[in-house]
Amino acid sequence: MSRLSFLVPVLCGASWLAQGASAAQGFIRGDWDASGDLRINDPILHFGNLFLGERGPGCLDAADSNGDLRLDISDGIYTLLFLFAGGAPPPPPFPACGTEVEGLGCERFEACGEPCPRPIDPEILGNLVLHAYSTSVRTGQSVSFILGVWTCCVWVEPVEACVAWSVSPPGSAIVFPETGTVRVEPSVPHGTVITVTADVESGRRLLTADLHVYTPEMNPFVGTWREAAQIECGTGAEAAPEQPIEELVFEADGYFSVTWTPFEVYKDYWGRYAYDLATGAVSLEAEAGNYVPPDLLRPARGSFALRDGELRLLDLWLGTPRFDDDPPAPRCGQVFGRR
Ligand SMILES: [Ca+2]
Ligand SMILES: [Ca+2]
Repeated sequence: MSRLSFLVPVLCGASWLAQGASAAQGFIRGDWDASGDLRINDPILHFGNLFLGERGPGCLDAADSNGDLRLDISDGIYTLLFLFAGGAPPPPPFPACGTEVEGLGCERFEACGEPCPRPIDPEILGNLVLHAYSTSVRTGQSVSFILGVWTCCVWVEPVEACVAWSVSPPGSAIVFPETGTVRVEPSVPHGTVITVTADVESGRRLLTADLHVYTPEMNPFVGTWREAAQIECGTGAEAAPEQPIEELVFEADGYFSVTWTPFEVYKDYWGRYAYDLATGAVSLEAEAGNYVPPDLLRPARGSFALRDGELRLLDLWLGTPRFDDDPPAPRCGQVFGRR
């Protein structure tokens, strides 16, 4: 799963300047007539051009079936051997659309769409990320993705690009390419993982991200909570925390995080959680963090109660925050409200 929000990126100080000058037209090698697939008419058209002076291909790279940067009889033979005699397939891009950096040239290739007007600089391309603030999404609701690069060092700067979006399983969501918004279909069941793919410039980069679909009935934890009170051991009395947990985040993929003082992408600690709706049992197991409290039980096990937008964690303690002086004694429960 993506843990982007928990990482401090290291791409500081990079500058993103030069953009390439030439367009990158996607094509399929061997597909002489740009129909989208290889058939016998592709080598026939190639021979017609070579030996009878008939029209030439719209995309020279596509006609170069064997990828040797020459157009000759061997290209037609190569395609025929592949189609009818078990010969090797054409070198990439095949069978899907892709681009060639140092090829013979490709002016147009209808089956792979329009060329990208401004190909992305290779350095930027290599640093692209597909980022969403949260990977948890309710059925029928939307998540917005940003395609871009981390900047110093806490947000993703969008990069304009030719992108073909797709989702898996097919039909599980609709993608709005203009905004990068992905809307999950209402019929998609709780627990489904949808993989979103952004194909940048016909295969130059493939970026994927998983969305975890949930319903509040099946997972009432998902979201961001703020600590409102602490429950004293023995008496059960509630008192306001000296230093509340400002962000207790539950994601639908089974991860949680705890942060007393949120700052940019900083988190105190994180790990996995599990719950049982029937028994009210809950456990949180810290896996790593910037500050894992020394008094934290791993896992921390207890029970929970949810009502009126309030989450009560009982017989469970998420740890004592950093204190300059003597820290207060651990308590026996914590109450959270939604942020
Ligand atoms: Ca064809
Ligand atoms: Ca060739």
